[in-house]
Amino acid sequence: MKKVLVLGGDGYIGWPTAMYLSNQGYEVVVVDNYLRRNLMHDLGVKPLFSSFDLEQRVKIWNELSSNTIRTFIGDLNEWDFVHNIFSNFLPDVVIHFAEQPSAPYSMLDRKSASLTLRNNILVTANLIFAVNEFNPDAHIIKLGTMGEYGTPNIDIEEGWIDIHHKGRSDKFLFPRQASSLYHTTKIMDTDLLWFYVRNWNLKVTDLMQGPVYGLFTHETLIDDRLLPFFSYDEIFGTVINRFIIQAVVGHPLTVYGKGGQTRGYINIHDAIKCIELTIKTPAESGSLRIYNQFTEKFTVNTLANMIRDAAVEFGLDVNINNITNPRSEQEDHYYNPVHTGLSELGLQPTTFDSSVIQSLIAKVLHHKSDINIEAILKNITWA
Ligand code: USQ
Repeated sequence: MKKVLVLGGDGYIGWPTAMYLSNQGYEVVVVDNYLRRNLMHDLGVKPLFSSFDLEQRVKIWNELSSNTIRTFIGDLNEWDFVHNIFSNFLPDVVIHFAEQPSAPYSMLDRKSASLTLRNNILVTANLIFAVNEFNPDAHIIKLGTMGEYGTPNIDIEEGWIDIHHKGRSDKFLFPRQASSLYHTTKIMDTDLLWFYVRNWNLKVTDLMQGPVYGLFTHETLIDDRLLPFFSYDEIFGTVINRFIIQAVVGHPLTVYGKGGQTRGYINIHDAIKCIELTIKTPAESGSLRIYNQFTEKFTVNTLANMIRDAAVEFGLDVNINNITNPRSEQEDHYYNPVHTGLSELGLQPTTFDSSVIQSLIAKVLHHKSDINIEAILKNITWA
């Protein structure tokens, strides 16, 4: 059975991925330095369901499950730490979630920008060096983002585009133009990986993921202590999860600007399935394979209306408020990305519908008293 190293195993997607793969019989090792927990603590915000840290959750998992996960706590920017992990555990697959994951955080100030740049790029570089030194045949699965492409006025291909220019043709990475520094570090990651794929024949899959929503996988449903983060603050919360919390506490849904911003979304359950499908059909040596990882496109206005309508079932009277956009982004634009690769590997998409919304509202309602309304809008602008 394959040995899988999950970098960023404490995170919103990293932790449920680790449990899922452990349940499927993979030998799983998780690594984290609690960067996100520490940043949230410094900013005075908390996610719902955060009380158990990675070591505690792994302990609970190892008691409840027949499979065991192992943990390394430390900073992947430190080569000695990375070297120690790979000396103790030689992975067949490395899944790289270990990044500062928030676009708003990266835009706060010089310090947050510098931390995002350093962390995201150096951790990717250390991972590349470790794989090359210890097992160049290992498959690197890197979490990229749809935000690398931005919102161009042409169809977005799955990573690559053929360009015919002055009578000649070649294939290039699709043009990328992100709208935050965080998303820009993801572009830099892709370029770094592509450089070393060409130089060292590495095997890499880059998953361009859209905003993920939800909470439920087979494993997170086993015990509430195993639930992942569910952030709803302005910095770490993503739009669907934020709107669910806002609907429950009676805060008007915070649509930024005109609300015509379109993104490709994916349920956390499907995001993890994509990882498994990618492990099962690895990239070839010397190739950077790219998939666009989302299942459905929505504007922010559509999401707000769907959540308001679904909340009626619980007697919740939800208002929608178009507030000044704190971000620099297009609010009304063309958006048509290809996303056929993962379906061809066998992904069966979960539909974002009223029953999915209601199951999230029902869960959050049980924890309503833990929600801090003050954290929802702190009026942080990207200017
Ligand atoms: N938005 C609102 N109101 C809110 C929060 C967000 O209108 O209260 C809007 C944003 O302005 C944006 C859209 O919703 O147009 C999505 O924002 P988001 O905060 O859900 O997602 P984003 O910051 O783009 O980043 C998230 C993850 C990131 C991942 C990315 C995929 O945090 O790790 O890479 O989604 S994507 O957006 O496709 O680049």
